[in-house]
Amino acid sequence: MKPTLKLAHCSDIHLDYEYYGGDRNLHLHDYYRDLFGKLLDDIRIASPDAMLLAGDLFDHNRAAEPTVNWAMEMLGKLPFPVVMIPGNHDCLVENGVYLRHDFNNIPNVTLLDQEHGQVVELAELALQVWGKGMINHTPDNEPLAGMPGKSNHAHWHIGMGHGIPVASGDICMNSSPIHEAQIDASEFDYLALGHLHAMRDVSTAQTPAFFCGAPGPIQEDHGTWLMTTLEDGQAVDVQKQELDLNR
Ligand SMILES: [Mn+2]
Repeated sequence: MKPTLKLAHCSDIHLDYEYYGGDRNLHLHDYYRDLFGKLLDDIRIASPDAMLLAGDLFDHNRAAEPTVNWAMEMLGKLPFPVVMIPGNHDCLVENGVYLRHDFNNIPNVTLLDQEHGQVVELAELALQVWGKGMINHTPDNEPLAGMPGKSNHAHWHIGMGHGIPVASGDICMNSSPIHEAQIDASEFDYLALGHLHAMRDVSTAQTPAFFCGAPGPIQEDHGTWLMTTLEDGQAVDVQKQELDLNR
């Protein structure tokens, strides 16, 4: 029997977000750092077994060195493992954030940075997480193409992806499509997705799959992340968490 697993699923933090030019950006940099700090405080209180960060931790690949160093320090202080993927805003281009700074040097962090996908195994949690390191955010980039089947039935199998959901039968010209048929064909116990800034359930008959939304505000004064619990023999339990930005 697999041990019960509690996963905090977040994405789209967009550190160093910039609004055109000028002084307002200095305020925004502080604002988004504050947001990430509050998010991590809430997640820490919820004491998950691991955290999944599904892309766009940074708003762009020019993110300032102090911001990147600060983010690495924040992640390194967490008392649980973190598995993360790049997004379209912080994809693996030359001189990009993750090529300038090796997040895999942080002891509790794994950045899945292989173009064709890779699995990290967290044996103590009976957990395997698969994801790809996005290089190009183009229509040819399919975040779920090449996903592996279940290799160890004593482990939880989690997939991660950053892109846009495409319902069966829809024609999609967008970059990084995540097709409903691929979600359904996956053998993952849970698919942790990022890119949409609002929570969305894109589960199919076979696969529980969720976009967690962003911690940053969309229209209201709160952002979202998800607390996902996997218990052997039970349906996956996904609880939407709201991040109070005004506290
Ligand atoms: Mn994105």
